[in-house]
Amino acid sequence: MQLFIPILCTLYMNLFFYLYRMNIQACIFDLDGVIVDTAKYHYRAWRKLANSLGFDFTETDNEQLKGVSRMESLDIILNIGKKTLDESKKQTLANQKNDWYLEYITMMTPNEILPGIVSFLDELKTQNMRIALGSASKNAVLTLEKVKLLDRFEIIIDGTKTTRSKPDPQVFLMGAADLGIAPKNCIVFEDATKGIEAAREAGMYAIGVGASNFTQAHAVIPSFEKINFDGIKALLKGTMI
Ligand code: B16
Ligand code: MG
Repeated sequence: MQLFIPILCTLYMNLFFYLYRMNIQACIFDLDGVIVDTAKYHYRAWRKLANSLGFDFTETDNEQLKGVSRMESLDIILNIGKKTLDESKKQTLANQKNDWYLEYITMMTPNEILPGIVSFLDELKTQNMRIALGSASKNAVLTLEKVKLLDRFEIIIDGTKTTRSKPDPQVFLMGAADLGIAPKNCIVFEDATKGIEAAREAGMYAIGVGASNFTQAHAVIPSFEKINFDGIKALLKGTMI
C-alpha cells in the first residue's frame, strides 16, 4: 500500500501532463513592435498632430498607444490635450496623422526588420509551423511589403478586417480560424500589454516581446535576437492555458 500511493500519484501526474501537453501548430505575430519598430514613426506623426493642436505628446504618453487602433489612439491624445472635437474633425485629424505616418513607412526597407526575426521565421518554416499576422494596423500589408516579408505570412489579420481592438481577442481568433488551428495550439508574440491580454483571452500562449511589464504573459523575451523556436517551447514548458 505504501508503494502503491506514490505509483498512483505518478500515473495521475503523467496522465495530467499527457492531457495538457503542448502541441504548438501556429505562431501569430503582432507587427508594430515585434516584426518592425514602427512605434517611433507612429510617435513622430502623433506628436506632429498634437503640436499642430497646441499641446505636446511625450514618448511616455506614446506607450499607451501600443496595439491600440488609430481612432482610439486619437481619443487618448485628444484626452491628453484636453480637446473635445466632433466626429468629422476627428476623422480629418486621423487622416492627417496617417498621411504623415505613411511618409515614414513608405521609406522603410528590410534593414528595419527587428533583429532575429528573419531567422526565426526561417526556422518556423523548416518546422512546418503555420504563420499568421495579428495587427491592429490598417497599414500592415504596406509595411510588410516595404520590408519584404509579405510572403512569409500565410494569413494576415489587420485593422482593415477587425471590428474590435485589442484587448479583445478577435484579431487572434480570426487568425487561428483562418489557419484552421485551435487557439490552444497557437502562440502569440506581442509587444503591447493589451495584445497579451487579447492572446490570453483567445486561449492562446502569450509571449511578451520587449521590456514592458508583461504580468499576464506566459513568458517574456527581450527580442528574437538570441532565441530560437526550441528556446520558446522550453520557456512555455509547464505553463498551461
Ligand atoms: P494604423 P500592432 C498597432 O499595430 C500599433 O501598435 C498602434 O500604435 C497603432 O495605433 C495601430 O496599430 C493602428 O495603426 O494607424 O497604422 O492603422 O502593434 O497591433 O501591429
Ligand atoms: Mg505591437
